Amino acid sequence: MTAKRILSGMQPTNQLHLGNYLGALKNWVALQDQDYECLFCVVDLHAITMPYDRDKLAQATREIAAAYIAAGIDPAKCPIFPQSAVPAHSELMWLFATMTQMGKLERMTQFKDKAGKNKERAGLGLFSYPVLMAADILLYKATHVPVGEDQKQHLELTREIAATFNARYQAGFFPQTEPMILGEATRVMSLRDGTSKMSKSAESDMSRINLTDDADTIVRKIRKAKTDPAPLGETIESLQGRPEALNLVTIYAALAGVSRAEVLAQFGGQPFSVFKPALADLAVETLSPMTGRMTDLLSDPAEIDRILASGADKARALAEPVLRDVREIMGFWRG
Ligand code: AQP
Repeated sequence: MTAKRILSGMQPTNQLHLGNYLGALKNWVALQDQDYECLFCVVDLHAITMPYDRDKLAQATREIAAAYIAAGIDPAKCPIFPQSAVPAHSELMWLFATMTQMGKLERMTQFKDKAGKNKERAGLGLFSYPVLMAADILLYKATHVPVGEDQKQHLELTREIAATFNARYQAGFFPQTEPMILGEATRVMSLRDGTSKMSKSAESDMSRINLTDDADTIVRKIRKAKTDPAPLGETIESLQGRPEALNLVTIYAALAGVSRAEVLAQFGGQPFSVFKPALADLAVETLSPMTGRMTDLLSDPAEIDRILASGADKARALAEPVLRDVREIMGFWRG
């Protein structure tokens, strides 16, 4: 195994948005050129933990793969594969389920958010989502996982499960995976409410910028983004208590690859009527080429299927020996 291995993934639920791009995908692209072996999966088994459309799942999986490639992931270097194409994920999840306390899962904020008020009726799949995520990561003995801030709690559970396995069965077998929460935009907020996360499943499409939005739509969404009447302040501290303003500044910084302080040095004291058009231009400039590449890639689904199948072959070749070792360490019969 190489010294440093990265595994991360996104769910094929709805369209990817600017939060997924700035919080995760953009960082993946940079990391593939550093000293890491990278694997990127499309986590379709996670996607079915909430109601979904079975007729759209396979195509949504291709679309996520196309988004990865359009953003700059090189599939020749980093295998891209559907999680469900590597059955070892599910088997390892079951083994980990025997080492995970329900109390810990009950504390997961994503479960609480998604299950809502009626948690008695939530599915076991949704409840055990973080155990599957631990299996996704540890199946490849990934040392690092680049994610947005919302996934930090799940990563902590992954580390606990690894520690339990190591303590119960074999010291040092699984690594203590490090979360990598990188860049200025670790938590991109909704354009309609600066206190809630930009999310694929939020009802209002105006709350997010989708990676498939055309230039006019991006401009309109930014123009209509909620703000307050005051001009931008000169310092980050001056944006305290102004979550929408802070969010737009953060988005600008992450898109431009500069710090928030640099954005404020340029736009501090300016009204939103000046800042928003500049932000819209930058967003269009960054996202439009990616959207164009996605459309091109999706016009040849057979090629995406080939990439996914080849990625799955490579992933299986890495995963199966790990699972074999786990079975042996746990004492299962071996014919
Ligand atoms: N708003 C966000 N800001 C920064 N990073 C984000 N991520 C998601 N939302 C933001 C990161 O994107 C990666 C993939 O996420 P996912 O596909 O597993 O779905 P999610 O986290 O459940 O994303 P959504 O948009 O919030 O989907 P729904 O609404 O379906 O729950 C992860 O690395 C995540 O941190």
